[in-house]
Parts: sequence; structure tokens; C-alpha cells
Amino acid sequence: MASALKNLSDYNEADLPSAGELSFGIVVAEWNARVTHALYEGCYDTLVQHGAKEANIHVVQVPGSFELPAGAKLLVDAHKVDAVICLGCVIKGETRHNEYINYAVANGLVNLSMVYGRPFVFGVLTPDTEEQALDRAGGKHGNKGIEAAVTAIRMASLKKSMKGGKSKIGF
Ligand code: DLZ
Repeated sequence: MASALKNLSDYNEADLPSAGELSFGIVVAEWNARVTHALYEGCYDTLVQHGAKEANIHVVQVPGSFELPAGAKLLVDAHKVDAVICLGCVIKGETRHNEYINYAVANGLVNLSMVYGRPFVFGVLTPDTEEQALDRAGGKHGNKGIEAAVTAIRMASLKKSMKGGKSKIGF
């Protein structure tokens, strides 16, 4: 469903597992920093609100969204975190550069998820304009950083629950 129809900050807090035993990486792209820093605030605050310890949240910045997968790999190799959240904003311009960046990031993060067997969350906005981006970075459509944090908690918890032999959760 398009985010114009769904507020990105909406989720059922009562259903979300505690993040108290989990560790996280957050990789933030510097391009469109006004947007990505707002995504970061929403993401970080949501992790802490759900019990993540500040010492267990590792944050790095990379130049642009294209560098998110490489930054994520460096971070997971260095800190062995349970989940990595990648935050970026690629605004459509006059050429198709945005498509190449977006596909590269999406493919890169899926590949990392498969290779490392842990979540690498796609917290990248792909708007036509900066206004659309700000609407989704704490504006009228919520904050994709919050959505990305919730996804990371859910997926990292899913992995931990399977290790414990419990295979039917989330219903
Ligand atoms: C080059 C570029 C352009 C034109 N636009 C964006 C953008 O809207 N969002 C973003 O995150 N990064 C952009 N970049 C930078 C690329 O992601 C990358 O950093 C450079 O191409 C160097 O590899």
C-alpha cells in the first residue's frame, strides 16, 4: 500500500517485542541530510522507546544512499549487530540516476540479508520531490525511520524466537 494511504508511524506498540536484548546498526546517508536526519531521529527514538540500550546502537554515516550497503557491511562486520537499518532519501531528478541508486541499494540489502542471515532494513525514501520526502520524515505521512525501526525489531526478534525452537509467532 502506498504511504499516502498509510501513516508510516502507525504500528501496534503492544504487539512489538522488547528490543532490550537486541543490538542494532543504523547507517545514515548524508545526501538530503534534512530528510535523513529526521529519519534517524525517528528510528533511534523508536529503538530506545522499545528497550534498546544506547550502548547497543551503533551509528555510521555514509556519503550517499548508494553507499548504504557497503556501510552496512562494514558495520555488521565490526559490531555483529542483530539488525542493520539503512536510512536514505533519493529524490528523482531529470535523469534516471535515482533508479540506478534505488535498485542497487535494494539489491545490495537483500543480498546482505541472505549472506548474513539477519535483517538489513530498507529505510530509503524514493520521492519525486523534497516536499514528498519531508511528508514521510516526520510530516503528514509519518516517519519512515519509525517504520524501519519497528521492522528491525520484529525481524531480529523473529530470528531469536526461531533459535529458541518457537516457530509460530506473529499470529
Ligand atoms: C549523486 C547523487 C544524486 C544525484 N542524488 C542523490 C540522492 O538524491 N540521494 C542520495 O542519497 N544520494 C544521491 N547521490 C549520491 C550517490 O548516492 C552516491 O553517493 C554517489 O554517486 C557516489 O557513489
